[in-house]
Amino acid sequence: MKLQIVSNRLPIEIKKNKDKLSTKQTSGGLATGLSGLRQAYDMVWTGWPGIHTSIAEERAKIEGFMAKRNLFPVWFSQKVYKGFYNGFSNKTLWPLFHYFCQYAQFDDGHWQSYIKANQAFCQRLLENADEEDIFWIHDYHLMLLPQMIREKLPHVKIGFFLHIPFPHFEVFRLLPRRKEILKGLAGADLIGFHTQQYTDYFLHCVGQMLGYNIDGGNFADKERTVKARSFPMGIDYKKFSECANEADVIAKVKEYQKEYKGKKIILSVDRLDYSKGIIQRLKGFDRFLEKNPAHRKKITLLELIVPSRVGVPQYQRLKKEIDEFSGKINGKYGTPFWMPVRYFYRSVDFTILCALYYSADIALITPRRDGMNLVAKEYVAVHQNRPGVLILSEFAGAAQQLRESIIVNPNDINEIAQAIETALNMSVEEQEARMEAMQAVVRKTDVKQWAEEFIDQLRISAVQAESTLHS
Ligand code: GDG
Repeated sequence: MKLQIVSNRLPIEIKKNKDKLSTKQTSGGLATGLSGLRQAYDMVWTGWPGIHTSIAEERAKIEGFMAKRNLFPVWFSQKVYKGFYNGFSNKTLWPLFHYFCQYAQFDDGHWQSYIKANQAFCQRLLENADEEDIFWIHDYHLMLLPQMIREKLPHVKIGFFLHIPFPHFEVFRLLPRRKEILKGLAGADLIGFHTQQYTDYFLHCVGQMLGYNIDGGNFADKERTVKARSFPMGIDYKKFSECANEADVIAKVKEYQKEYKGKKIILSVDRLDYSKGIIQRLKGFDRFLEKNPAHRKKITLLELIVPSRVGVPQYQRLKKEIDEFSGKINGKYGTPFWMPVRYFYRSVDFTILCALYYSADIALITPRRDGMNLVAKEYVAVHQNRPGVLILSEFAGAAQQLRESIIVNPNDINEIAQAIETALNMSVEEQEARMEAMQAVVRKTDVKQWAEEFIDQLRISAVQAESTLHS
């Protein structure tokens, strides 16, 4: 019996530079969560290796490298991958599921590629699967896959987890292929979401669009019981809570303390994406500076923006807008000795990320929609015995758990400005009390607990589904 993990990308990616192949570890949240399960299960992972190649020798080399690590690459033509990934996944599902309906494109060619790509995943999985296996499929790229696997292997255990929000019925119903998506998901035994609200929205859609009776969090697909539940994803709490004791992190923190002496640091960390509310946040900071002249020169907003989907024109436009707005604030309020906004468009290593989290007096996290938002949890975990205030959007899944943050509506720039003021005036005692309460939550629901809980529930659901089938 194997635990088969399936995600769009493998945790190791292959890069090619002038005919030379190299490897790169992709961000590790999910991989860390799964590491605990490695001891209990024979785990294999299937996904795209990050490269297109039709050269047989190259493929064989990559397959060999991956196989040693229990990783199984799925190969696509560039055309199919583009329609599947850039197209249906990121131009249809991503905007729609984040309530940016006006950005959602419906292109039948993209949909066909989405089907083909899900089929390619299915085929690859079947090469290496048996009826005893447990499948755990991740995210919006692979929503047809549960049903595809179910048709070929009717008795396997299949779990699916959605990392982004599941939208309200009125938004989901805009999708031309909505029924196919729901039927695809219904092939799973257990479907997981970050919050109860997303779970309820999904169940409501299943009831309305597939006509199934919803009983608690369950419904029956033919004779099989399908369960939908919330599993708020966590972080590697130990790693983040202990990072401020590491010598290289301490050294960096000292550098920042020297550089920002006498100033408060507000930090935000995001992938470049319209869902992250970066412009609204800059506007909120601008309003704060306008209303609080006394704080000028005493506060800096550090914006770490990680490049994402760089080839997509919409993301290039957003980048330009952020460049311009940051420049506008600096032009309006900056002095030769003070820049209100310091903005970095790149990713940083773990040491710098931790030093930034630790040094920040305030974390300003204002997505307009976000499935969970792990950055908020990481900031909290790093702030051991160190005051700090988390300002968090009510539209991040994390806001359901981090109740002691200052919750804001990211569309209300006055509220963002007011929240910065409140954070700056908060007593150290209150900051510490709130931080400790949030740390207790983040510690208890860390990423390993999340992964184990999901797999435990999947095993129970699958056993129950089977007994329903045989009764
Ligand atoms: C999706 C959903 C959901 C960021 N910059 C650097 C860096 N990071 C790391 C952070 C964090 C991760 O990337 C970002 O995670 P988020 O949860 O904030 O956001 P998405 O990438 O949009 O993730 C989201 C998540 O899936 C999990 O289900 O929470 O809602 O959209 O871990 O630390 N890491 C390093 N350098 C950087 O510059 N080392």
